[in-house]
This record gives sequence, structure tokens and C-alpha cells, in this order.
Amino acid sequence: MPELAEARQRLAEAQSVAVLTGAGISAESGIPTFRGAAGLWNHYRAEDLATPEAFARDPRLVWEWYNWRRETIAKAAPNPAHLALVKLERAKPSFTLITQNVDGLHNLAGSARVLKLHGDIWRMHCTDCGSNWPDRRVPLPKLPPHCACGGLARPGVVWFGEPLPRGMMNEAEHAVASSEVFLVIGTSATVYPAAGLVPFAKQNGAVVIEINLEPTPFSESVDFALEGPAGELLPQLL
Ligand code: BV8
Ligand code: ZN
Repeated sequence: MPELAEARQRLAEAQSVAVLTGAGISAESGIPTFRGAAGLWNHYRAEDLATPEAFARDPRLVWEWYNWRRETIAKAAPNPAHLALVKLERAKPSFTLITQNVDGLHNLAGSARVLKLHGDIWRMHCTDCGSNWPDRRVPLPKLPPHCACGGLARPGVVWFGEPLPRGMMNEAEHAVASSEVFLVIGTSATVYPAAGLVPFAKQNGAVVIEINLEPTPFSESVDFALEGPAGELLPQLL
């Protein structure tokens, strides 16, 4: 039986499913990935700008990058891969969607419960008073933006070297540990602790199905490594 058919069978039989998504699931919505050929912002790498050090050194530069990403994301619509996950959530007694993406497209597509491991580009945090709030203005009127208290605002995302939101990994690990099938979609599986969920799923006896355009460090160890665009493969998997 061809790989896709067998993977579809295992997914159909599963009562509890967990999913980890990365930038690749939003690529067909027109949002550049971090490590794709285009790169996220030609002359800058995410590792150089998505850090507290870069923000401390030049908050305006970091905000120019986020402002540009917010404008790109605001024009993007969920694609068939996002919509397939909404259908899957409604079809399974137990379903948890874990995403590394900050673009909010899973919620826009209709996913009810989304664990945002790396935060949300549409939220702001004040570096002074600590309050945080939603802000969908595109483009932002003034860079860098400030809080009502006058403090400097930062994007509500997790940067490299920063801890994930408290309890988030516990919740994600609990969902993965109790899942029969774990889908890993559109991630290079290079950023931790998120990527650690893949071997964690294997250790906990889940059937792991990977969907990616190219091999990842885990392609050899997953049960099914389906190569192709998520927007095409995911609907075929349901
Ligand atoms: C932490 C939010 C500890 C911001 C992001 C050395 C020095 C310093 C740190 C480290 C180090 N070594 C390891 C670390 C830890 C570090 C890390 O893992 N670094 C990596 C680079 C080695 N991790 C951290 O720092 C994390 N925090 O460890 O804290 C701690 C604990 C307590 C107290 C203090 C500290 C925080 C990591 C979160 C960073 N934030 N984003 C923002 O978005 O602006 S990371 C960013 O890249 C994304 O969020 C995403 O998570 C991550 C990976 O990207 P992907 O989603 O996988 O996308 P990518 O472009 O890489 O790949 C796309 C894939 O899709 C490709 O495989 C492609 O083939 C595929 N694809 C493309 N198109 C399609 C497709 N697939 C299917 N269909 C398509 N159409
Ligand atoms: Zn404030």
C-alpha cells in the first residue's frame, strides 16, 4: 500500500491526534519561511533580528522588520492546509494543534484551540509596565511603538534565548504523549524546545507523519515522511 494511503489509514483510525506546524504551512499563503531560499528579509536572518540583544541595540530596526512582516501577514489568507486542520480538529475526539508560527492563520482559519509556542505577532508587550494587548494596525503609525504608559513596546513573540510562555511546553508534551498520531507539518525541526516534540512523540509510541517539501533531521526516524506541499498533501491525508 503506498505511503500516503497507509498514513491516511492510520490517521483515520486515530482517536487522539496532535499536530506541530512551522512556517512551511503558511508558505502557500504567501508568507516567506525563515530558512527558505527567499529568506525572511533578504539581508537579515531571523536569528539576527529575533533576539533581545538586537532589540536592545536597535529597537527601530527590529520593529521595521516586524512591521514589514505584519503587512505581509495581513494580506495572507489561510490555505487548504490550515483549513484541513480545522476539519481534523472537528473530526477527532482529542485534538491539539501546536504551532511555532506567530502569524495567527490557524485561528483565522477557524482552529479553536491553538498552542502558540512562540507567541503572536498581533500582540504587544510593554517593556516597562509589562502589560500586553492586541494591536492589528498595519502599518504601525510610529516605529518603535510605545505603551500608553510611555514605555517601549515589543512584539508579543518569543525571541531566541527567551523562555517559552510558562506551562506551554508541558501542555504540548502532555498532548503529544497522549496522541496516537503526531503530524509534523512545514517545519525544519531545527529550533528547540519545539523540535524536541518530534523525538518525544516517537518515544511515547505515537505514529509520526511528517509533511515537508524537503527532508528534515527527523525524516529518517518518522513513520511516514511525505514529501510535497502541505496545501496539497494535507487535504489528501484526510
Ligand atoms: C529557549 C518567533 C531557553 C519570533 C522564533 C545557541 C545559542 C542560543 C540559543 C540556542 C543555541 N542552541 C540552541 C538554542 C536554543 C534556541 C534554538 O533552538 N536555536 C536554534 C537556531 C539552534 N531556542 C531558543 O532560544 C528558544 N528558547 O531555548 O529558551 C531558556 C529557558 C529558560 C530561560 C531562558 C532561556 C526560543 C526559540 C523561539 C525563537 N522564536 N520565532 C518570530 O517569529 O519573529 S523561531 C522561528 O524559527 C519560528 O518561530 C520557528 O519556530 C523557527 C523554525 O522555523 P520553521 O517554522 O521550522 O520554519 P523554517 O523556515 O525553518 O522551515 C520551514 C520548513 O517548511 C522547511 O523545512 C521547508 O522545507 C518547509 N516548507 C516550505 N514550504 C512548504 C514546506 N512544507 C510543506 N509545504 C510547503 N508549502
Ligand atoms: Zn507600559
